[in-house]
Amino acid sequence: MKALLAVDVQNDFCPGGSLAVARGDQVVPYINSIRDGYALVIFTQDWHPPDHASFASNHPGARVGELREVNGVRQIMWPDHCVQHTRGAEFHDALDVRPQDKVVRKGELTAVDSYSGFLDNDRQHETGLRGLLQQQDVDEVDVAGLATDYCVKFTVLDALQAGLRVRVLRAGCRAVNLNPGDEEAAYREMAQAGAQVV
Ligand code: VGL
Ligand code: ZN
Repeated sequence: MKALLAVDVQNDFCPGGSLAVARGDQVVPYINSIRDGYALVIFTQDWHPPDHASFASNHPGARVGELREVNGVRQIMWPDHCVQHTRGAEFHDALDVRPQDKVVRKGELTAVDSYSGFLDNDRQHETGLRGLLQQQDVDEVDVAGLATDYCVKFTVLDALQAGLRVRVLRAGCRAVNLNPGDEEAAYREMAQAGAQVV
């Protein structure tokens, strides 16, 4: 079975949000327009506690965008974003999320970030996405969402590792582009790992 995997389409990653991705909101009508083509739609949701290790505000002297080592893992310092139960963590208002859809939350542990929808960045804790896909007999996923160069990329790489056929839907993705060129580099990396970028 083929599923649509929509990554982190949340207020904080859209214009006006604390970690806004340029034109991030444009993925919403796109995802809405294709979702009827899938028997299963899964949304990932970045879902951090207020004391999360990825927030610059939780590290004395840290600047947003700086790279630090946190608990042995390289960690980009982000602005506070997608804090559990806040407006910024909610899906975009216009995103068509239905009761039968699945929602997989990630980044819930204080000590470690989770870009991938499958596993956190220290590769120790699974979110349950792999089990869900297995249980639903999913062998193919189309991936869209935010952001191309972080959570979309790492989710795609882990989906390939899990043995799935993966298509990345460019029209439904937008990038942070902390450095110019990050977006194209992410597409190259996903394609090299075996994803079909369409
Ligand atoms: C993301 C940075 C921090 C993403 C999440 O969804 O791409 N990026 N947390
Ligand atoms: Zn995050």
